[in-house]
Amino acid sequence: MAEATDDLKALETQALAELAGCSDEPALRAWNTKYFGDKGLMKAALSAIGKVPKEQRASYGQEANRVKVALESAYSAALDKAKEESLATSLASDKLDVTLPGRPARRGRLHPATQILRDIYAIFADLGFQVYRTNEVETDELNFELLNMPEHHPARDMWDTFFTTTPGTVLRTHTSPGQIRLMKETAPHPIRAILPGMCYRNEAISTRSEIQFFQVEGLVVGEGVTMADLKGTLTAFARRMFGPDRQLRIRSSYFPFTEPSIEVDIDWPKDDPNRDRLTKGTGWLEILGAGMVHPTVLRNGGYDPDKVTGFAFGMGPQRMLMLKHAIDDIRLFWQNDLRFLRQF
Ligand code: FA5
Repeated sequence: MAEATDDLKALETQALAELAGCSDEPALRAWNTKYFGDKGLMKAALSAIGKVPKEQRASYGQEANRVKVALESAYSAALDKAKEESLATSLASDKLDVTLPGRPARRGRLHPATQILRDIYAIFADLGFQVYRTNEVETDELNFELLNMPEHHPARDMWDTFFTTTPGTVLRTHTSPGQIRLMKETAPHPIRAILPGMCYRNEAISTRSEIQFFQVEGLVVGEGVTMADLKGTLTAFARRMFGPDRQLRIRSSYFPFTEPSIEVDIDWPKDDPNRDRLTKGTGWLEILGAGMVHPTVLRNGGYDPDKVTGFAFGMGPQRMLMLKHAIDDIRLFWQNDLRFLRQF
C-alpha cells in the first residue's frame, strides 16, 4: 500500500514542479495534456487502481482523487494568472494616446483635364448650350464622309487616323462626327450644344500634341445664325476662360465641313520664358478651329440649308490649360505625375 500511494505523491510533486516552470498559456496547456489528456499521466494513475492489491484500493483511490483535485485546482489558478498577465502586457503595449493630433486624411481632387472641362461646361451652360455625348469609336462615314470628305479626299490627311480591326471603323480623330449624330437626332429643330470627348490621332507626340486628347465641339443650327454669332460666342467664351486682358486672334482657315472656316489663337503670357518655344516664336497658340457649317453637312444631318444656317467649333481643352497656367508640355497631362497633378 505504502508503495502505491508513494507513486501518487511523486507524481504530484513532479507535476507541481513542472507547472511552476510554465511561463505562459501554451506551456500550461501542454502541461494539462501531459497530465490530463487521454493518455495523460494522471489518467493512467487513476486507472491503475485495478492493479493495486484489493486491501489497498480504498486508500489508493482516495489519494488519487486528492492528487487529481489538487493538480486541477493548481492548473486552473496558474491559467487564470497567465491570462491576466498576457492581458496586462497587451494593454501596456497597445495603449492609445488620445491627446495625439490626428493624421489629416489625404483628399482626392479632380484631374486638371476634368477641371477645365467643367469650367467649359459652366461657361457654355450660361450661354444656353446643352451637353451631348457621342461615340469614341466611329464609322468612317461619320468621321469623314458625311463631313464632306469622301473616300480619297485629300483633306483626310489633316487627321492622322487610328483604324480599328473592324473595316470602316476608326477611333474618332475629332468630335465633329458628333455633329451629324446630333443633327440627325434633332432635325428640323434648332440646336445649341457642346459635344465633349476624347479624340485619337496617329501623330508624332510633341510638347503641344498628344495622340490622345480632349476636344469640345460646339454646334449651333437655326434660322439666321451668322458668322457674327460665332465670333460673339467665341469671344464671350475666351473672355471668361482667360480673363479680359488676354488677346484673341481669328485667322481664316480651311475645314471641309465649314465654309468659311477660321482658327482662333490666344496670346501666350508675355512674361513667360517658354513663350517663344511653345508658340514657335509667334506669341500665339491655336486653341480651336471653327466656321459656318457647310451646306452639304447640314443636308447630311437632315436640315434644309436654304432654311437654316449654323456654326460649329472644335476646341482643345488641354491646349487651353497650357495657356492658362503656362504649362510647357502637353504630355504632363497623362503621365500621372503627382507633383504635377497636385498643383491644381
Ligand atoms: C478639328 O479637329 C476640327 N474638327 C475642328 C472644327 C470643328 C473645325 C468644327 C470647324 C468646325 P483641329 O485638328 O485643328 O480641327 O483640332 C482642333 C483643336 O483640337 C486644336 O485647335 C487643338 O486645340 C486641339 N488639338 C488638335 N490636335 C491635338 C493634339 N494632337 N493634341 C492636343 N490637342 C490637339
